[in-house]
Amino acid sequence: MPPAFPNPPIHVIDSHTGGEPTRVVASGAPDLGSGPLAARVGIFRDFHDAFRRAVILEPRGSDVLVGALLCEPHEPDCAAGVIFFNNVGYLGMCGHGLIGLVTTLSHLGRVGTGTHRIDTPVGVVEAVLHPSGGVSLTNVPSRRTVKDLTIVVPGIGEVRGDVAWGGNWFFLVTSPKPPLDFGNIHRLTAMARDIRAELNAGPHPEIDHIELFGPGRAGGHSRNFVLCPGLAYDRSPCGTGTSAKLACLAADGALAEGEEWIQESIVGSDFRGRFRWIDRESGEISPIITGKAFVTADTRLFFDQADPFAAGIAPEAII
Ligand code: PYC
Repeated sequence: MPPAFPNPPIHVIDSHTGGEPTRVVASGAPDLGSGPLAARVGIFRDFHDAFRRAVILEPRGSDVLVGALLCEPHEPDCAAGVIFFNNVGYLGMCGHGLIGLVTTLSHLGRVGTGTHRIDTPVGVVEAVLHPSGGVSLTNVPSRRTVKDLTIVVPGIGEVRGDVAWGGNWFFLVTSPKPPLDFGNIHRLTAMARDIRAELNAGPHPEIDHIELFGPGRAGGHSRNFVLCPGLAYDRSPCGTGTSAKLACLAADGALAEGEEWIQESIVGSDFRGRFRWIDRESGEISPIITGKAFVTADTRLFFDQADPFAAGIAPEAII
């Protein structure tokens, strides 16, 4: 039986944050109930995954796009709830997506400048919409869990790095440091893919994002290349990845509480990050990430029952 796909038109608002796109589903989504957001992701995954695929995969979307299902919050005093998803599944949090969501809520007239709490599957995130249009988010508590892990990756050799949580799981590579040139994207993608495969087959099946680093080139402290789950790379500096980076810098004593860290992305956009200590003993920090999003489209998605690719182009749809 072909997978079910959405029937009524779906209202979506697209934006990009530092070059990385977000598609907010404002209406037409399946009913996921009113439970905690972590439980609602399970319902989404188990019963409505066809909706995710139809909205995010080609021909309506692409591998790069991150979806943000706007829902009623479960936690009190929140302006909205959100579930992030992409071409291969679901994300705990998404920094660039949260900045895109707040910008979209402002575009819809649902929030104004000031502070707003947003409910996510991994906890409540506080976001400040500035008069400039920029957004600062206080991400979920972040921490480094492993320092200086060494693995041997076929075709690459010895790879060293740290494991950290920033709302998603990251391996932050400290060595080697390949040139982070845009022209090198395919090599960087293959390298990060192989590092992830080695980690996932061995000690760290939970790690789904790989972060490579080089020196800043546009005034930032550092430039990164982030491989997202699947094979797309983040055009933005990755909000959860920058949170993981801040956790490592804090744990190493390389950045002081409140000091600014400018993280550049592979396309040259930047996020400004800083942190507050939650617990110095365990290394837990509260990261604050600032960036800016721009709305690119406010439109409806149609799903024609006669369209052979209405459910999205996935391996099983290819003839
Ligand atoms: O900004 O946290 C982020 C993110 C995760 C995946 C893509 N962007």
